[in-house]
Amino acid sequence: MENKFIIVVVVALFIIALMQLMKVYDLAAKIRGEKSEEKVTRGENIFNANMLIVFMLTYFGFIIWLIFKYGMNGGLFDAASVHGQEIDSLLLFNWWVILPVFFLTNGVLFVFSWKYYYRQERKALYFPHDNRLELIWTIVPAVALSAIVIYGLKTWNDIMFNDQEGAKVVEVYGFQFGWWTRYSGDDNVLGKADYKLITASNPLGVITSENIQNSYNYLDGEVEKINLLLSESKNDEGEYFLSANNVDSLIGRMERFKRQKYRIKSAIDRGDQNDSVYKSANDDVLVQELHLIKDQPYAMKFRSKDVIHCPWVPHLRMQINAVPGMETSFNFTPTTTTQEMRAKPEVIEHYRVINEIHNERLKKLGEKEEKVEFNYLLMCNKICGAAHSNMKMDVVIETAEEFNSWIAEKQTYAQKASE
Ligand SMILES: [Cu+2]
Repeated sequence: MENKFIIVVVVALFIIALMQLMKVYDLAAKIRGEKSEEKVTRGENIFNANMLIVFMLTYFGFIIWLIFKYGMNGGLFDAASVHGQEIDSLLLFNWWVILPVFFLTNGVLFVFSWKYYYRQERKALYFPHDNRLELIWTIVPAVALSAIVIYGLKTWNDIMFNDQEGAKVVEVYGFQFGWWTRYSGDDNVLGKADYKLITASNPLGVITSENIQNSYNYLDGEVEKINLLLSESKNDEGEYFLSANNVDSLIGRMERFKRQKYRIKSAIDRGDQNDSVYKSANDDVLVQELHLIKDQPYAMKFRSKDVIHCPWVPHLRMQINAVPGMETSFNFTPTTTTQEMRAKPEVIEHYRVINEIHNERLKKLGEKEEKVEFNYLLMCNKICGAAHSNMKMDVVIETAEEFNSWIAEKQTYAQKASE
């Protein structure tokens, strides 16, 4: 807080000093008898006008270079999902509306400044109002913007409200700092979860009778530990060696553990091992990578443990916030497997360049050569804390057979519990 205040004061003083300096400079110029604004020569005006054209051409050239260098979709490869292709077409449509207007308005801005540079003998034309002009610059933008909005809305509705039949339910769970993926198993239903059950062995707080028992054991264990510590910290007269503060905070901790257990007992525990709430989690599988089947519709669910995260897979054009305390969802269908993506000429070329640069640097460091390959990646796109940049998870898009043999090796909640 104090630091911030000092920074504000320093910036304010710097601005004041700068203003004073400019005043001094102005006064000095006046004393030296230098020419004022009115005495700028025609030659200087023409020079400035020409420089405006030079600026415009550089500016336009840079934009055109950017378009050729990165393409119309910002240097990403073709979208690898159904809705991603829709988003790309929408963006392309926007570009086709925006770019001509951009070149036209900026062109007019600079060309007019160049053409009508100041000439002393010329008088400006008085042109206060024209209905036709007003009509044109109201109707043309209205039509263009309506087209963009209607097309955008249609795409949005297609993407957000398509309850695809046969969609597989998969959950992505963000935490500081990483991801969990939970597959819903054969019943295609994710087992319910509750934050009160979150422990090291149950990071998502999934409700199963096993997990509830584990939570009880954990909480009982903590209470016991504190009890032991307290009883060992007493002398023969029953007085604590610990400071009163220490004792209070230990007792407070113990009370919290007891309350936690009470809450689980009263709100989550159904008492019945065969309750359906427990059962839906039994076939769920928890992993830390995301495997998806090509051409399979997915209903993705997103949750967060702590702060807002933002799962983002740029090649799928998928991005959505994961918000603590609520579930967000997104439907999509991947269309290109990782292997198919790796075989695309533009991807091969892109990774040839990356490998070249990468290995050149490794060589300089005296390290062994490496080969980097294309991989889909799920990243966090919300600055969520110190290790935000570590929030990456591999995404593999594959065939149904490959997926089935992969998931067959993973343990379900029920399998883990019966161990
Ligand atoms: Cu994050």
